[in-house]
Amino acid sequence: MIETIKLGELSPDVVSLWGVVRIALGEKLSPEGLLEVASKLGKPEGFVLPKYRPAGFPPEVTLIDTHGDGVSAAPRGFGQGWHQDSTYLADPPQFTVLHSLEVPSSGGDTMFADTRPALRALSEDDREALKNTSLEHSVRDSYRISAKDAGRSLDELRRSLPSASHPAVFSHPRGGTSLWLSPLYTQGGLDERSRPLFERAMKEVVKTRTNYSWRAGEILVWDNRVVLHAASSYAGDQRRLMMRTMARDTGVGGK
Ligand SMILES: O=C(O)CCC(=O)C(=O)O
Ligand SMILES: [Fe+2]
Repeated sequence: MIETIKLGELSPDVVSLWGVVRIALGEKLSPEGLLEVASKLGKPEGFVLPKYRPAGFPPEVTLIDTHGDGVSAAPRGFGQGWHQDSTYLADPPQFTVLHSLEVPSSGGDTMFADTRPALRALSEDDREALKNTSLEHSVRDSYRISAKDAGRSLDELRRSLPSASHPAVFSHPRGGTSLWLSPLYTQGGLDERSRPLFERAMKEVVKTRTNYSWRAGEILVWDNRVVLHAASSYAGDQRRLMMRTMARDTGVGGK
């Protein structure tokens, strides 16, 4: 699921084929350098919520920092819980580009799981039922209040946060069939019918899990249409500093 490639080999098709690719750059890029990498995949896009946009950075680039204040950088705990990125948008950008600047001596892995073999492993009945299921993806349950939200009531805030409905089974325009599950964003909206089915699907997804242990100066690129991912924890006093952007697939199929 995680294939090591050279920067020159990076393309949307390669990422969609493997789900996740790793580039051992051996250097730390500037935000502009990261955008150049993302441009190989399509159109770079920023984090949609008006947070995590460090001053002086291009608007498409985000920092994830142990000491993040939730305004200029995403705080510790960002991305923990299985998800696909930005699925609370009606039309999310598809690729995520994550670059390690500083990593803890242990922990702080990123976990990945592939939806394609999971879908094949499910019973015929479950596959059929999933094809007839749409899930509500909402950022509400995982949103952290930060200084930028000051002065707004909780109700106001909830209403302003995006949500979108997506079919659970998805035909990937670059090949194959995959799942939009994103439990971090869908969990709150499951009902009696969808929950057991969803849990059986996630059980198969998680069986494909692999943990990636970072070194500084690397890039991972993944296709959110193919894999789920989750950040994991690390020792309290250690720093983990990652730079992140996304890219919209503007090539074949476009979706
Ligand atoms: O920090 C990580 O390991 C992953 C965070 C995450 O979910 C993301 O960048 O989309
Ligand atoms: Fe994520």
